[in-house]
Amino acid sequence: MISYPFPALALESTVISHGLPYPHNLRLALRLEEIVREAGAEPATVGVIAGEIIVGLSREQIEHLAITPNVRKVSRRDLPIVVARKLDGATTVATTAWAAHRAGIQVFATGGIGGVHRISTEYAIRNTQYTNLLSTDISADLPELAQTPIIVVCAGAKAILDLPATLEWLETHGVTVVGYGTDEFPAFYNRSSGLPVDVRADTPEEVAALFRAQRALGLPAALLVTVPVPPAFELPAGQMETAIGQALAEAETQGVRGKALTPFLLARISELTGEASLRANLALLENNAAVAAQIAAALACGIIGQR
Ligand code: PSU
Ligand code: MN
Repeated sequence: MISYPFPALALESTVISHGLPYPHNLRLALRLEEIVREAGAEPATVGVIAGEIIVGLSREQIEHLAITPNVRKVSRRDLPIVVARKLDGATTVATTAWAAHRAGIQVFATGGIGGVHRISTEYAIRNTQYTNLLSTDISADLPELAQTPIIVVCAGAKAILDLPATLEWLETHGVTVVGYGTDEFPAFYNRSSGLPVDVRADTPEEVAALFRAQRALGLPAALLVTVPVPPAFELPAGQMETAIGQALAEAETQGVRGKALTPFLLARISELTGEASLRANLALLENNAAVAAQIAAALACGIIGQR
């Protein structure tokens, strides 16, 4: 794997293959790379092509992942499979962070991270005979954040997830959660969740200082930087709750589980909430890429300054 010049910024590809509809996904992927370049950083979109884990996909490779239906969603446990079988794949937050860190990249921008899924009360009651098996669906993104030292810039997590449980998980596993210009953990389409972050940072330099302190202490975790959706694109919270309730109920009656659950919920939510949620999704992704590029630049300055 190649080592990247500073300041580099990693971008994921599951959001391209599974998180947004075509052609918005392709336009967005190319636009994010442009935003990063305009901010003076080098974009590296991560994905898997014919079994090769690529940090810095070409335009043609990004097009391929955006256009091809049913590209495999590659989380950590899928890595040996796609490599051995020489398959194509879209990397999640977990595998993008893993690959980017191995390539020497210190900052990664995405939309929303995976987390602890909500579990319906009915499901819990029906499955009490399997008490040992009854754990919630927890994204591989979370343990990755606990063990990979990289800055992950996101808009929090979608309220399709259990946000309090997700934050508890991060606390237990030592992941510092930063609110960028906010004291609250953002809920993707909404700027606030009512849940506090661990620390607020208002500038890229403050984020860079937190990351440097974390590295100097030898802590193994990621620094999770959460940026609220730009105010003009925020959706009314009530509208989201209705759509989320319906999507979760449908997932349950259709028996959608495992890796299919998140893409199913994302697709249903965007169908149910229409244009407004798509616009919010695109706006926050662009905003996160811009903020992350500034953080990458601030980190690179620090490194030069220390030499
Ligand atoms: N949340 C979103 N959009 C996304 C995802 C999550 O709002 O596109 C994607 C990310 O790639 C994330 C993955 O890493 O879903 C998490 O999937 P799972 O819950 O199956 O781990
Ligand atoms: Mn899962």
